[in-house]
Amino acid sequence: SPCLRLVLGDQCSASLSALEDLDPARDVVLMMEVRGECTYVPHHPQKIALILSAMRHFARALESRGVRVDYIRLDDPANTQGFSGEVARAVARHKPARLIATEPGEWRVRQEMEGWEAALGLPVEIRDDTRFLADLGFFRRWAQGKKQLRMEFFYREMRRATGFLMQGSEPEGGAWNYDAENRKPLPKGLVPPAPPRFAPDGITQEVTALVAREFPAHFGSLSGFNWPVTAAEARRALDSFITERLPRFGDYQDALAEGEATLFHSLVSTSLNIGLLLPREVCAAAEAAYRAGRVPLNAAEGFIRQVLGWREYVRGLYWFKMPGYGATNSLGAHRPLPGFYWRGDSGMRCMDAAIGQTRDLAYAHHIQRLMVTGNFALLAGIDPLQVQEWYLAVYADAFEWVELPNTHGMALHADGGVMASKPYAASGAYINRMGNHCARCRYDVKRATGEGACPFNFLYWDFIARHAEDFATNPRMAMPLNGLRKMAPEKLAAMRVEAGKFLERTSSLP
Ligand code: FAD
Ligand code: DLZ
Ligand code: SF4
Repeated sequence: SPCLRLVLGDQCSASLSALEDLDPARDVVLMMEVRGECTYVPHHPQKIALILSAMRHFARALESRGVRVDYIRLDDPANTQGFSGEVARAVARHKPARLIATEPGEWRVRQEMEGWEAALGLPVEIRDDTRFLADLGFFRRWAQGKKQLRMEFFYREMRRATGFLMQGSEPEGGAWNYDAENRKPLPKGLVPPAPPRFAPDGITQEVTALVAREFPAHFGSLSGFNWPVTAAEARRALDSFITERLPRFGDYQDALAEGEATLFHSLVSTSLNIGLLLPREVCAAAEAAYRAGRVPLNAAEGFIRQVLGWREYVRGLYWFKMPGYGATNSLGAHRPLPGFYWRGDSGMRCMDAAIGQTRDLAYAHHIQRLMVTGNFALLAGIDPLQVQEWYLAVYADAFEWVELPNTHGMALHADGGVMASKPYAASGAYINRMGNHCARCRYDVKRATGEGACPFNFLYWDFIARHAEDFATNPRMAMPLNGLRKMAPEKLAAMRVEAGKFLERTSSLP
């Protein structure tokens, strides 16, 4: 009798462990489009369309290799609309000897999967997800017993273990990290090259129509859909990034610019996270371009660090800390998420640009996520659970294993400093230094009180003052705390009144 092999929506990889040793003459691959996965948070329509289109393309590719695929469509009338129900129906249809799966990316699904053996009365083999560069044991061994889990040190272990950008046992160029060179704003006149277009084929058109019909109330527009949906398209996207944008990726990695949604970023997160690209090939492509003299070291290292360091690190941290990682609230943040996160009408130009492009593209680059929308939520004391749900819903690349540590740990500092040694809190001055939104904002970035004062300014000082005791023993917060002490008491008091009024106003809006 056959083995039933499961492929989930973010597992569209030919090298998936669940497909190893597959016997096409005997086995069946099960893929299921289910409503439950489309609505456990109200995902952006582009994210749903991306996953369903990638799944349909992947199923077709398997079939063209002679593999039998049992593919459940979202609008199949018998669809129970959940993984467990569909697996049970498939077991009844195929009477397999066993079920083989690859561990899912989210704790929630892992829990569900672990109940199947008992519920279905057949052996369920859950294999490691070998698409990552670090297995979970590697992270656990590294993390065990450490008080602080700093990405930078994990990253060095990953460089050593994989050999990326190494010269023997030394880092290429003599340093592990060239970030000091990677903090330039975008100069006037430098126009980032537009990313390649991926015209929707018949499958994608069918899926976008389905998503528009089924999920009309979800935040986000479908018309800007431009995501690679096959491994071949993803490879083309990667290649164009490596030749056209990677050379300047390092320099402008932290920039923010009016009207420039993607700058010199790679846009490979969706393809990596659903398995159209593997992290190894992405890092290898960047290293090869550096070795060929086509990109500078600060760019290649900065990019490889994101994929080999950050991406692997957050995944390890997620599984190391789950369950419960997302439930802490170490800064006691309890305000509701302001409605303008769903509308982009806050009047703060940096915020509305990030939110507006999120609606249009299901994408914002890292500095927008961290230093604009994330920073605002941190300063304003928004409830982490609500912020986490927002990030998980609105980005096409969002899966809990990567979204949660970034939101909960990095942006909101809600984990008490497990991930970051200090909160990424910044006033308007930072946003003004890294970008050009302020020039045309209705608020004045130079003002911290009074008419037209930039909310990031008074919220920043209100935040520092509110948490002065929490941060007192953190040496990395000495500078802002010193600034606080030196500030005229009337000025601080005025800012805090302003912050109180502003937050009251935003919380009471729908
Ligand atoms: P680039 O800037 O070109 O970076 C290259 C690649 O490095 C990315 O594709 C990604 O795979 C990896 N990478 C970079 N930074 C990180 C990081 N901090 N953590 C993990 N991988 C990283 N990334 C997601 O993939 N999914 C998410 O749901 C997600 N949510 C985030 C939420 C917040 C609050 C923050 C601050 C960051 C989040 N990130 C998330 C990380 C990062 O912002 C995105 O990976 C990146 O913006 C994707 O765009 P890109 O492919 O153009 O990235
Ligand atoms: C995100 C998502 C969506 C929107 N739809 C599906 C689906 O219909 N079928 C499926 O197998 N997977 C989907 N996914 C991805 C799953 O949510 C993902 O596999 C889990 O979150 C585990 O990472
Ligand atoms: Fe954002 Fe303040 Fe600048 Fe306006 S002035 S764009 S709110 S930082």
